[in-house]
Amino acid sequence: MRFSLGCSILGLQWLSGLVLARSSDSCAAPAYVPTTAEKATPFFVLNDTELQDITEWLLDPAQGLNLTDATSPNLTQTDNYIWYIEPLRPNKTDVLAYLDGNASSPAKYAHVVMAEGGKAEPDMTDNETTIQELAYWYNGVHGAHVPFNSRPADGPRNAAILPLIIEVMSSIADITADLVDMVFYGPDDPRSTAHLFTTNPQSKDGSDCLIWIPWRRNRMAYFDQPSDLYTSFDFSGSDPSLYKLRMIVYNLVVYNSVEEFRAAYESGQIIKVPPPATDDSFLQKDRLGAVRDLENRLAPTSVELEGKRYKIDEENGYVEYLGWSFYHQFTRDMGIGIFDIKFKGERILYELGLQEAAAQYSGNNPFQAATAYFDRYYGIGSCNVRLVPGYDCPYHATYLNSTWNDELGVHEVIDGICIFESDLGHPYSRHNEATYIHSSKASALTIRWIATVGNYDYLFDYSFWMDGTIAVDARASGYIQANYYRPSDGGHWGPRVQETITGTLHTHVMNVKADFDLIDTKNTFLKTDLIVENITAPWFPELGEFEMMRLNFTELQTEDEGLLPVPTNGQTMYSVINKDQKNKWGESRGYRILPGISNVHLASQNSPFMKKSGEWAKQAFAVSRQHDTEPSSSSTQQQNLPWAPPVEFWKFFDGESLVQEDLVMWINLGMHHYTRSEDIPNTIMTEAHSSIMFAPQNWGDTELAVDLTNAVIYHANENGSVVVPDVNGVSPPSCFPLTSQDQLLGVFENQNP
Ligand SMILES: *[C@@H]1O[C@H](CO)[C@@H](O)[C@H](O)[C@H]1NC(C)=O
Ligand SMILES: *[C@@H]1O[C@H](CO)[C@@H](O)[C@H](O)[C@H]1NC(C)=O
Ligand SMILES: *[C@@H]1O[C@H](CO)[C@@H](O)[C@H](O)[C@H]1NC(C)=O
Ligand SMILES: *[C@@H]1O[C@H](CO)[C@@H](O)[C@H](O)[C@H]1NC(C)=O
Ligand SMILES: *[C@@H]1O[C@H](CO)[C@@H](O)[C@H](O)[C@H]1NC(C)=O
Ligand SMILES: *[C@@H]1O[C@H](CO)[C@@H](O)[C@H](O)[C@H]1NC(C)=O
Ligand SMILES: *[C@@H]1O[C@H](CO)[C@@H](O)[C@H](O)[C@H]1NC(C)=O
Ligand SMILES: *[C@@H]1O[C@H](CO)[C@@H](O)[C@H](O)[C@H]1NC(C)=O
Ligand SMILES: *[C@@H]1O[C@H](CO)[C@@H](O)[C@H](O)[C@H]1NC(C)=O
Ligand SMILES: CC(=O)N[C@H]1CO[C@H](CO)[C@@H](O)[C@@H]1O
Ligand SMILES: [Cu+2]
Repeated sequence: MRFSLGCSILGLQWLSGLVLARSSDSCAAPAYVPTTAEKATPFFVLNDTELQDITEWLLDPAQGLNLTDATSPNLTQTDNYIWYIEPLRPNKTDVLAYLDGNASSPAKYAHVVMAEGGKAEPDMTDNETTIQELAYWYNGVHGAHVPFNSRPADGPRNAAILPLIIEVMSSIADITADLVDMVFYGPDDPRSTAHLFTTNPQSKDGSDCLIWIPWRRNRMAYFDQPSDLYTSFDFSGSDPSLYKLRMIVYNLVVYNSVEEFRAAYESGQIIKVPPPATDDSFLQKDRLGAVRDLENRLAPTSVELEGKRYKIDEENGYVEYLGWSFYHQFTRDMGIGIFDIKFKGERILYELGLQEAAAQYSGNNPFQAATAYFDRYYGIGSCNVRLVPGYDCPYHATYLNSTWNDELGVHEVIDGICIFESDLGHPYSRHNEATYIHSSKASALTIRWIATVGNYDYLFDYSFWMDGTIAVDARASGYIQANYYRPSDGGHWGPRVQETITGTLHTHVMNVKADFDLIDTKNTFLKTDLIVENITAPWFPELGEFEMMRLNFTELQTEDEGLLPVPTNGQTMYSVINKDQKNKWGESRGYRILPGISNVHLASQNSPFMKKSGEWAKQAFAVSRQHDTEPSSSSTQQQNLPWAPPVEFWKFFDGESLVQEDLVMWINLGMHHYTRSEDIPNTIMTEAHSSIMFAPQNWGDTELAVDLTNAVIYHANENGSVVVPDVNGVSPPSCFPLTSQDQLLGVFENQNP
């Protein structure tokens, strides 16, 4: 692969009129440098053979599971069947014994989730391959069991609930055609113009299953084509003969039956509001308007003139970059997880990765008000999409396939992950002294993936900076879930953004697990408060008492203190330190946690839709003791059990000591989405952005990038002649033309002219 810079030479010439090094050469293709992880990854994906073996073994009547083959066309919700099989992530204890000691790779287990509709009290169960109940992951009241009413709306479940929806909607098709300009006779009926969508959560504690359906046009981006019609059904239990319609709501008036709705309609009592606009061209992204001056030129891009500075072991999902190394694993639920993150050979984090992404909506109608999505349930990882080169990721990024286990197979998205190094666009450090100038380059390696979960697109970046900093960034785009526009709402749930829709106020919260292991597993969480006190000082007798600030240190003693806010005015620095590991100056080596952009949590602490299921989303940060029995802040089946979730996050905080223990931080990224007309057609990633950063805090004896050669120094010479910069032997290759303004010579002489 070769690339030519011919076009940029022309561009520079036109802009500056000066091209010093005009070269027709193209830069030689960077050599790819492979690597091999010292230890094979313990974070595996099950292959087809293994999945088949496990399935056959479970289906064997000898196991006594009475399973029906999940691929059977006759599968119903009252059968027992396998819902999905995925690798069971090995316990940290076993992985560390393998990575750090002489233990062999942890034994491989599969996590099997079964639908048990064929039992007297049907539920869903998580069991291990030796058929052990996976109870140690779940601290909720139902343990590893999910009540029938909270089960996912999979094929057999949909087949059971659909007939009643079709029956009701067909019986009022003449009315819906008139009121909302759409009809529904079933998802596959060619006459249907409405889209079927059942909202979540569908249950509170598993005792019933009550769902809401918003009726929207079945066209492009139906999320943004809502009507003002909603229906609700009671689908409790496994006997479809007991299912019933609960309500029809139109123009915010409740009708308790089809008969009541029809009677109101036929007697002219229903006040009609406009159906959704039929022109949905506003949902397209095709270019509009005059081209801005010079914007017909290609946007700037980064180049790697001397080749990649990172190495990848694809088979082991292992990466090395300027002193960093880590493994990564992709899962259906959470996408990329990063493990065993080391900098210059020392472990910083055992695990870093997304746990859950929720979105809580609001509104003056039953659909928006009842919506609280837990995207892990849909599978954030399974919504991974192929990245668009040069747009989703910079040119020359390295693409990896994402591979994970889902329902009954091995799924692979080609080029679902990208890795690239970028110039951070500012010096790492710089200074001008009278006799000395220095400046150094800053760069970072980013591993990125994108998930399109229904209407929304989430972009996740994990970045490793050359100075020991780690950054996590989440961005959002895609379609907002719009609300039907009602002038009387007064904009209280969002502004009008098109003819018949408003944006809907909602909050995104994404939980990130950061299992710090600073050198080893004995770590302490330190709060450094910047406090202000009235003091007196003998050298200021004229002042009497006056205000002065200082630092005050508090170690979190126990988990009871583990739920933490974003510090007001930045007057607290959070850090994780290892008190047994001092730097040269006697300070405990640590990493600080820098709150970034928008570390929001849920505004409502008591919403019924996220009561206990969303405990992880109710504070900015949390610190708990690591336990193999507390691997995650949420779970796949959290969605439909807001009052009795499989994982009750706050139960992790049970008074255990946090001093020189194995600590885990649970960090929230998110956005209160104050919608705006600029969300149409799609939400903008420049602003829909949240971040967190971990930076060395007395980790070294000095800054950690003193060893980098991508830095320039000018030492004054005695005779005042031209000072030749020292670039440590690193400069752009001759194939890369520089302009006169890129010249390093003369910079020293021209300071303070
Ligand atoms: C699947 O993995 C097993 C090891 O667990 C290996 O023996 C087998 O060859 C693999 N099968 C395929 C199709 O890769
Ligand atoms: C499915 O049901 C049909 C009709 O009841 C039956 O003929 C067919 O054999 C069944 N198929 C399987 C795989 O059980
Ligand atoms: C086995 O499952 C079927 C449903 O698939 C159910 O009808 C039957 O009662 C179950 N048998 C036993 C012994 O539980
Ligand atoms: C993980 O650790 C828990 C708690 O010690 C234990 O019950 C479980 O069996 C372990 N799992 C595996 C796969 O070893
Ligand atoms: C691993 O094995 C080597 C050689 O047998 C031994 O010297 C070392 O102490 C062992 N390390 C651990 C952590 O057990
Ligand atoms: C990704 O998958 C494609 C298609 O199977 C394959 O050609 C390519 O080599 C894979 N890429 C990597 C990095 O494994
Ligand atoms: C310092 O004293 C002044 C005067 O009493 C008071 O107004 C102020 O709040 C005090 N500041 C602090 C930090 O206590
Ligand atoms: C300073 O820190 C100590 C020890 O944690 C604590 O007891 C004290 O209340 C703190 N003082 C202030 C003013 O925050
Ligand atoms: C002093 O200037 C001369 C030329 O003007 C140069 O050759 C020489 O290297 C300079 N001395 C130093 C220490 O840079
Ligand atoms: C469906 C199923 O096999 N459930 C089993 C899961 O494991 C527990 C404990 O071994 C058994 O009691 C269940 O029967
Ligand atoms: Cu949003």
